Amino acid sequence: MPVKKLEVTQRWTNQEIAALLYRIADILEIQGEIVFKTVAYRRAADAIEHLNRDIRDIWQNDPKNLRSISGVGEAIADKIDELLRTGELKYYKKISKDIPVGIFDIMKIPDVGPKTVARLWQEMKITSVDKLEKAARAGKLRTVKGFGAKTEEKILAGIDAQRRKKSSTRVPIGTAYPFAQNVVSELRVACGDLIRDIAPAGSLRRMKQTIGDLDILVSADLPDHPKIIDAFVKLPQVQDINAKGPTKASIIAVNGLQIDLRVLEPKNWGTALQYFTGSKEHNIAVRQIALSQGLSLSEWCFTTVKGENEIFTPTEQETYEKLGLQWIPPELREANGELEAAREKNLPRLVELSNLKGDLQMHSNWSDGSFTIEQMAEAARARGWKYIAITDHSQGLGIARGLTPERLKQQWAEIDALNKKWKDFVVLKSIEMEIHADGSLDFPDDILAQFDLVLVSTHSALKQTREKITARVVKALQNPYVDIFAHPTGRLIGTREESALDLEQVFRVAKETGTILEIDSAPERLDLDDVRVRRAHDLGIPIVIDSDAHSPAGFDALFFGVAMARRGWLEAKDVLNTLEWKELKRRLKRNKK
Ligand code: DGT
Ligand code: CA
Ligand code: CA
Ligand code: ZN
Repeated sequence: MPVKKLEVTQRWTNQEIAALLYRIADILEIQGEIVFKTVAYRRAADAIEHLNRDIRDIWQNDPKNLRSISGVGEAIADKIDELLRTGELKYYKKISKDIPVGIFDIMKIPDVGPKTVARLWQEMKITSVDKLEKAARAGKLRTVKGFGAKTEEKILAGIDAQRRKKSSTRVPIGTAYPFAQNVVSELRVACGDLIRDIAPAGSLRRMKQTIGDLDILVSADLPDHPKIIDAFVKLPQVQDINAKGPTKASIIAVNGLQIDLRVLEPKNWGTALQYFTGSKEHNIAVRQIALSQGLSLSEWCFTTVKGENEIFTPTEQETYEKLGLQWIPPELREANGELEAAREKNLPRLVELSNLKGDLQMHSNWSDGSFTIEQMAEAARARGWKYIAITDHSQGLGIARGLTPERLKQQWAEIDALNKKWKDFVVLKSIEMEIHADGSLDFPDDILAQFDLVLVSTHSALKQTREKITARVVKALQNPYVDIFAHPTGRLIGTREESALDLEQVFRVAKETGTILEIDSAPERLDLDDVRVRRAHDLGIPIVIDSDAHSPAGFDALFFGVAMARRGWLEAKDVLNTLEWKELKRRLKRNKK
């Protein structure tokens, strides 16, 4: 396989930790544990669910730090610590071992709590929603003391309501990706060495910006297939089981995502992974190519059209090679020229996260970030970077602590002092400067000239007409000290539409003026997106990939920005922050003559 590093730190998100703690509380209540213990878990879960920062930033490898979260005492802190360190929790495994998985589905029915569930289970052996529904319809629940016809009605209505609320919204990759990683690693742990190979496929593997559902493939020996399915539907992430057979299952996870799991034999892996990665359009074209060579291609294998011979390709690499094609990175599989390039052995060498040498957008506690410049810098150094630009917000943005010229002076003194510490690393003086509604800038040129580089962006008046907002941005980009246009469209995935900005015109002006365009990697932004990146690249516009981090954990987001760049066909040479600062500096508009 071509070397491809698409690793992201394994992580339990705040939401997933909270869900696990809620579940522990439920189990304890079902088991009749003393009330204060269940209350403690729920209180901690609630606090973690509503934290405004990544729990890892609080944790910093020391369980004691977690106790600063309200409701988290020593016992729970130690458990979260174990989870963050090892990715699993022995205590949870122990207490959940004997709980039938259907019990948790029952508990999701409105108005059905752990106490009711425990009684249904112990007194009537009811361990699934199906059984519960049958019993209620048959009027059998009222035979249990304390339950009546009213209870039966309520339960049936609840089951109905639950069935109807299947969510159809797409999930941002920033949420779906770490979630899929967790599911994959937990399934691995649960199945031990039964699993030969496991991978997310579908749109997640192609790194699309939003995901409809997760498709996970497992390769294992045939007799082990049902065991893997059984382990899968018991994972703590599972909320509802849609379908379950000997080799596949479809479930709804606690976060609303559907997961389709398919188990197959190692000999089918290469064709199955190819098939289920998609896209559908790419697959149709691949099959056409196969047919033109007298081969029929399915998720199972190739078959000769005449001879009925089955040909297995155990790796995806071999599957493409069989058709005379280069292996195609999943991000490119959208039927947009990748097959022609693969045939001519002319695919791009896509940029990788490890190619980045620095990051040009982040915030410190001088504006709305939560860490000092030094903390951000040390975290960047730990990642092996050579430079970062501190881009706190400027005064004009009505938000928290935008920088005034006076505070800028103080910030620069701090940066100058810090830069004396390191020989191999530099903190650049920068700013995320608001472009006012009329296109004027927050600082005069004599201040702008003193920065190492300047980012501009728009956060206010995003509802302006196409003419107005385009003129506003164009005017800003014509300023000789404006180096980078950050998150150009202003969209927030799922919550705010793009502005009406005429991007074609902006691209033209960026090209003329030498202004750099940004891919903002914040998972809710991913702005520019993949399609725009490719267009900008075709026009020869320089691009940077920034994290827009507000904490060291925020640097992880770059993985998703890099994915947009890859989907836009960018190579390392097309991304300016793969350069050393000395080289990058010369490419800035302000330093060109
Ligand atoms: P999504 O889930 O909407 O984000 O997008 P995908 O691409 O993950 O689509 P999904 O989950 O419906 O199917 C997973 C893959 O399975 C898809 O990328 C390609 C393959 N596939 C599904 N349906 C078809 C089909 O009708 N024809 C072909 N050739 N492939 C299909
Ligand atoms: Ca999918
Ligand atoms: Ca699917
Ligand atoms: Zn911003």
